[in-house]
Amino acid sequence: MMILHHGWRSSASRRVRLCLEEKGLSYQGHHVDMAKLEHHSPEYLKINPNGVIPTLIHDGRPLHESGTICEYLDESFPDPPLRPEAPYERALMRNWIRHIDGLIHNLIIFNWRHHLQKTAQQWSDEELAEMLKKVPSKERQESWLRVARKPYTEEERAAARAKLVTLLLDRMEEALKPSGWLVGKAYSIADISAVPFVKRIDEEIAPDEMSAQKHPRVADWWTTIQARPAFARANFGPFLES
Ligand SMILES: N[C@@H](CCC(=O)N[C@@H](CS)C(=O)NCC(=O)O)C(=O)O
Repeated sequence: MMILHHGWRSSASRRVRLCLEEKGLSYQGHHVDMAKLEHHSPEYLKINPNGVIPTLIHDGRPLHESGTICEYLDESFPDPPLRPEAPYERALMRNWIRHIDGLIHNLIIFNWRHHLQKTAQQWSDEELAEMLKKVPSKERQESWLRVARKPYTEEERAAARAKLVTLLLDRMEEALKPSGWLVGKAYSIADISAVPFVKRIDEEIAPDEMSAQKHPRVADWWTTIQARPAFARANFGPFLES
């Protein structure tokens, strides 16, 4: 029995939902409402000490970190395989996950202003101070402070957008050259790791960069990914409210 604590719009959660769907695994979803700070409740911190989503519970045991969860799922349920066989390619796959987690995730500073800013801006200074005490990492404390009191400026967003293009799309364009997949000759967790971020770039952050003129291989890859039945089942939905 598997339970996934997740958010519909959370990139890390989307990654795990996609992996579960690619493997055809059934699970019970439990929605965590970040606007209500459910991920900072004492009960949730027991299953995810970092106070972030997602968390997978499998056979009663909790696991955090979306990249680790995807690898764990592939090890536990090997069919269909989502990791390359060769150790070198497997290592490259891990480097993609690491690269995206370390450098790309933080650049998605565009996200919180859509759903969390309204709530966060209404907190009094006392409420904000109380809230910040509960956030386990300094970096996330800063994100909450920014969304509540000092939203990112257009200049900061432009700088993040430019980095997303060079650090994600340009690198993907190069990596996709040999086979059309990020690593080796097949779809893998490296591709799955990138999907939620490419989705955000395509729908809002820099859709013009996804054209066949600018990043032709990424554009083809993205068309192929979106046509996969698991992509529809993972239910990314629109990020922005219409
Ligand atoms: N490296 C973690 C990142 C998880 C993460 O940052 N999740 C975001 C949503 S995508 C979150 O819970 N943010 C809430 C917060 O920082 O307070 C993973 O891949 O699981």
